[in-house]
Amino acid sequence: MSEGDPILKMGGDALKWAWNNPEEVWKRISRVKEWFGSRRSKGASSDTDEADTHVRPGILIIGPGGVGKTTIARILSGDFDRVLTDASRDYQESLNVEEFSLKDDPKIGIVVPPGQEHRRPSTWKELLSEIASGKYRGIILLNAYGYHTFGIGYRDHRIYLEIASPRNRQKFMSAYLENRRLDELSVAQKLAPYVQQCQGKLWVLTVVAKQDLWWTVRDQVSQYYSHGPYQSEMVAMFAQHDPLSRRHETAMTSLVISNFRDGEGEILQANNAGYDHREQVDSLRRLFEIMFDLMKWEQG
Ligand SMILES: Nc1nc2c(ncn2[C@@H]2O[C@H](COP(=O)(O)OP(=O)(O)O)[C@@H](O)[C@H]2O)c(=O)[nH]1
Ligand SMILES: [Mg+2]
Repeated sequence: MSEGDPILKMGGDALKWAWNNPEEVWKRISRVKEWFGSRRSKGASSDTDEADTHVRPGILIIGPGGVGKTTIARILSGDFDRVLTDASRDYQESLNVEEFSLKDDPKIGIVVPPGQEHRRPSTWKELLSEIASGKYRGIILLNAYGYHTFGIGYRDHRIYLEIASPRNRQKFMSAYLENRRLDELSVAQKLAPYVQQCQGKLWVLTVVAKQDLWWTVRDQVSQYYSHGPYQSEMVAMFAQHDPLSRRHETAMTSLVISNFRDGEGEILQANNAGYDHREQVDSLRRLFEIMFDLMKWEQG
C-alpha cells in the first residue's frame, strides 16, 4: 500500500500500521484466532456446548458506551478493512448485542453488549449470568479514562447542564471525564459478583483505550488503574478465589488515533501531540503479547 492510498487518506485512523504490516498482523491474528477457536480448558466447559450449533461465545467484551468495544472486537476478529473504512463515519451507538464471528469459524464469537446505561438492564442480565455459569473463557473489560464517545452536542449533555455557570467546554470536559470514570468503576462493580461465582478458569483483561487522548498524563492514568480505585475493584473481584483459576492483566492502548469530538463534530480535545504512530504500534503489540500470554495460561 502506498502512502497515496485513498483509504489511508480518510484520516483519523492510525491502524495504518496494520495496513502497512499485513504479514505481521496476520501472523498475530491467526494465533489469536486459533486460540478463540480452541475448546476451553477442562472445568470451564459444559456438555451442552458440544451440541450447541449457535454462535458459541468465547470472549466477552464489556464496558461503558463509547469506549471502543466495537473497534477492538473488529480488530480481534481480523476485520481491519472495516476498521479502516469505518473510521471516518460518525459514532454509532450499538443498540443490540453484537456478535462478531471470526472469519472462518462461524461457531466462535466475540460478544459485545451495548454499553449505554439505559440499555444495560435488558442486555446485560443474561450475559452476566452466563459469566457466572462459565460460558466465557475470558472477559475484556474496556475503559478509556473517561473518554467515552457520545452522540449529541456537548451543550445538550446532561452533565453540561448540571455544571455551575459560567459553563464552558473545559469545565464540561473535566466534569464529564470524572463522571465517566465513575461509570467505568460501576461496570467493574457490577461484574464482580458474577466473576466470583464462576467456577472454572477465567481471565479478565483490563484494556484502557484511547491512549492517544491521555498520553500527556499517562503516569496519572497508570496510577489510577494500577493502584487507585479501579485496582481496588479488581482486587474485590478476585477475592476469595483460587489464584490459579483467575488471572487479571492490564493493557493500555490506542485502537485509533483521533480527536475527541462531540456528536456534532466539535473537537472537545485534540489527540495529544507527541503520541504518534510508533506509540500506537507499540501499544497494539503489547496488547497482542498480553493476549498470547493469557492464551498460554488458559491452556496450561
Ligand atoms: N482517539 C481514540 N478514539 C478511539 C479509540 N478507540 C475507539 N475510538 C473511537 O471511539 C468511538 C467509539 O468507539 P466504539 O468502538 O464504537 O465504542 P463502543 O460504544 O464501546 O462500541 C469511535 O468513534 C472510535 O473510532 C482510541 O484508542 N483512541
Ligand atoms: Mg459498540
